[in-house]
Amino acid sequence: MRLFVAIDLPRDVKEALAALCAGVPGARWVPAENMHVTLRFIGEVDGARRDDIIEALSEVRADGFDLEMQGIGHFETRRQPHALWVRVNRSEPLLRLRESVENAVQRAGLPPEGRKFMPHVTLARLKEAPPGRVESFMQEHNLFRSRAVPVSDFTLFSSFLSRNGALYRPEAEFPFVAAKERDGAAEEEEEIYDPWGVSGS
Ligand code: 3AM
Repeated sequence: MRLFVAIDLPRDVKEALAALCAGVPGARWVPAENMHVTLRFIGEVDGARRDDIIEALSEVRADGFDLEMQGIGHFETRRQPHALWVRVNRSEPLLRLRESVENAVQRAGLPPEGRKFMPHVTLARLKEAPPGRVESFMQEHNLFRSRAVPVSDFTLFSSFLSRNGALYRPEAEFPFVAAKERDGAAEEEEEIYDPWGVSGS
């Protein structure tokens, strides 16, 4: 099966993003229910590897944070745009989460991701879209800004290609377990900085 790890989005945010999706010839717009922030594309794996990945991901520790989206970007190859997306702010907690997920999938035996992490929500895949129209779309919506989206979990999705497009199915959800619960290190640090025990804990 084909897998990827992503942050799912609340319905109202998906709807706000879907409301942007019009006006570019050659665009295959992503349906609202498929919108997400990919943390790691995994690709084809067998059932045993899937189980290893789930086990490794369940060891990821992270604190909740707010995700914000702002502005529009695109990917292109040889000047031909092939995807339109909303930019996700590169906050520290998001980058830490991405790194923990990356480490986990490597522990499960996958090779490292070679590409730089560029957090985004894909709005459309483009086929021969006129670059001028893509440019005007970006200018028109460049002031787009989402509400702050509290993130408290991430999801392993499987992806199936059907006649009606991609079908994404959650395989496992991973609610955040606070990073400080990971091991004794954080507690030791607290003791150093609280030598009189005034916190009372
Ligand atoms: O929708 P986004 O852009 O977040 O583009 C695919 C999608 O990302 C990406 O994985 C997500 C779920 O399908 N994807 C698909 N094939 C890929 C590949 N070979 C890939 N990312 C990297 N390498």
